Amino acid sequence: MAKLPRYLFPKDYYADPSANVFNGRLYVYPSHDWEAGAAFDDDGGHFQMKDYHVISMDDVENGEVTDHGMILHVDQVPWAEKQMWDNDVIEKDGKYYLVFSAKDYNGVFHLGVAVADKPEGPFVPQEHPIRSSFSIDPCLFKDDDGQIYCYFGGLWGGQLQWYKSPEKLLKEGVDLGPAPDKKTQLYAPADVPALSSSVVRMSDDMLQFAEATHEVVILDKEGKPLKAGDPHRFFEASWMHKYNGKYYFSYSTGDSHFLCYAIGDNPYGPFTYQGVLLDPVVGWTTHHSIVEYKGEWFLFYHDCVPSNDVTHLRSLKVQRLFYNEDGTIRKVENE
Ligand code: FUB
Repeated sequence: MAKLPRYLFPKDYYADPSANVFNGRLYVYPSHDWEAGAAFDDDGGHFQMKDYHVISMDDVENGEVTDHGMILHVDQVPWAEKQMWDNDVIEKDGKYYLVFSAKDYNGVFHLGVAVADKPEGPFVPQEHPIRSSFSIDPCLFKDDDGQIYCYFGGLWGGQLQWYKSPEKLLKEGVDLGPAPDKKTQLYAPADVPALSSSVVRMSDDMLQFAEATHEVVILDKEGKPLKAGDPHRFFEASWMHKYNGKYYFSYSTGDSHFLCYAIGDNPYGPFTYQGVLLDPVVGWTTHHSIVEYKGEWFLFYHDCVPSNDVTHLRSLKVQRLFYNEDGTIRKVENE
């Protein structure tokens, strides 16, 4: 009997797993890493992914993992030029909606939608990105009342930082120190409130945002927003799941390499910071999803152990996740 954690598809490099249960089977929608030969840079220029695959299984611990093949290629997406990064899929009224992040021909990340009749695709992309969308790492969450929310955003490569410019911070009276540039948050004084993920309700047809985006505020135990200098503040890779009526917002801290989580009472938050879910893995990025399947909870994530690479050749992994009686999550063991 195989023991978790387990690598999921050793024949290819997949990352940024979004795990979802459709029709009683577990599907994982990852980014598809490959060796493009692009130089490493701070904006993630080395992540030149060009297509998506979907994998599935019916037994997380022992089951065979099926790769259903390519479900969408950047050449099929009229508005997207390159860098097909993280994505997620949700079912609504018998259709499957894949929301993904990619760069347009101006070098700006947006979110796009592609639609399918089956979880394994093929997915047909919309001609334009979602209006007013920006940044990366979409996570789709359906609440018990059927409303669907999209959480997204990331710094550096995800350009979330452009939406709080140095000019804006200066107007707010923030002393940016000697070297302000586009990585504002990271050059800002440690006590500036951290930039946040965004959340937005999706339109009924799942093709647009239904409202203006909201900031996902993470508070410390004293009710104050986490600060830019806190190694546990948001950076990228939002995920939302619900457990015992509470909303669990989890995320990557990017340059400090943790997966952390916070709990709230509704999809918009605020969320109160709880702790670290997973310590840093091998590789610069860390990214995850949390799902319940056949009565057990799982954390899907990635690391760079099989490729022996530090950045862009990542492999999928899964480990069990356990809750304490008070609803907090036990830190997940990577070994
Ligand atoms: O896969 C490219 C980027 O790396 C993702 O968008 C981030 O979350 C990080 O995993």
